[in-house]
Amino acid sequence: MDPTAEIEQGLSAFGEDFRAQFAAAESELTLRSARAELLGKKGRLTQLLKLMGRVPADQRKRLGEAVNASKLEVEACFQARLDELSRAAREADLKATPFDLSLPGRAPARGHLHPLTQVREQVLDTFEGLGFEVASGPQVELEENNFTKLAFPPDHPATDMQDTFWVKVAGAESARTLLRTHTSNVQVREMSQRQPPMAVVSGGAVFRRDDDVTHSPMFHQIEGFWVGEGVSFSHLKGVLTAFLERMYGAGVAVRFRPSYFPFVEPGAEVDVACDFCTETTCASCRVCKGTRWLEILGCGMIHPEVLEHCGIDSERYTGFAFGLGVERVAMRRYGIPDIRLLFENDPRFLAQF
Ligand code: FA5
Repeated sequence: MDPTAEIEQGLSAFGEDFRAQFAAAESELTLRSARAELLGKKGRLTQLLKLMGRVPADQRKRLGEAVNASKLEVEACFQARLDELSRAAREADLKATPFDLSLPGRAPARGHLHPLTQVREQVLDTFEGLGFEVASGPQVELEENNFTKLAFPPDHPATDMQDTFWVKVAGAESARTLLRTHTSNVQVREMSQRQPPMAVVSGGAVFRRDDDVTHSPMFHQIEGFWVGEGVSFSHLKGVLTAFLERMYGAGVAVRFRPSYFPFVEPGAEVDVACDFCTETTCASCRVCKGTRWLEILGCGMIHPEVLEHCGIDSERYTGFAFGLGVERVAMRRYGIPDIRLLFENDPRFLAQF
């Protein structure tokens, strides 16, 4: 048959039946299969469209428009029924599971600062209250500020003791660079920039190759120092004891134990009594390792050589310095038996603070 006539007959036979078919469809599935009968690959309208290629050019525009108009009608009718069906489904759903609009909403859980941040702020606040000002320093540091000016000679075993992460900085190969092993670099930086009197605290991340229940390769320290005329070891003891009593309560057992750091003379480490064990369980305590003490910080009177390296007259001025481990302070303050818990970020652990 002549394709023009075939299309014309097909269109007039097409009629309006599809409207009734769509209206009768009670589910999305039947609606879609009714649509496929018209517009699917083998659908009636699709078959008519296929004939268009054989229609003479002068008839093509008129017939094309007629077929497309039918197609648009079918699509609009299909979409309207689809909307009706989904509205009805939603209404049925709401009726089946009625809900109480007056119920209060679920409040999103409120977060809070990480326990280490809380402890760092508590420590810095305490020292600010004692008259110290807060400074900061870089984590990627020159060997000079981390070791040399602090009187560690090159290749001194003490630099091994801290087991350093060295860093290659492109374009600056001549200056040896590292991830700072302690916050004492801030001491050097501040003392090189200004003259006494000065009392400064500074907190931040430091890095060493350490890893066990009381040691982490990345941990946090707070450094503090006071330089002025007549500053003595008794000032050091007074300030640190006041600090530890604020952290752990008046009367907490504290001991100053002589120790060596190349940048102080004399030097000490300060321990607080371990409260993770008792006299009887002490031998197997993983935190104090049977000593009944937990080391919190290192301290001492700043070595005159360090003052001179930083341009401060060591005949006129003296000073003390200390560096404490924030994780250790937090462990003892909150009874955390393993330092690694502080870095795993398990919400069940963090929710306890
Ligand atoms: C120092 O880092 C010295 N810079 C401290 C200092 C400053 C001494 C000023 C004198 C004057 P030390 O290596 O002991 O010292 O570390 C200080 C504290 O950091 C320790 O008492 C401990 O509380 C903590 N600490 C050390 N290593 C780790 C580690 N790997 N993980 C967690 N805490 C650590």
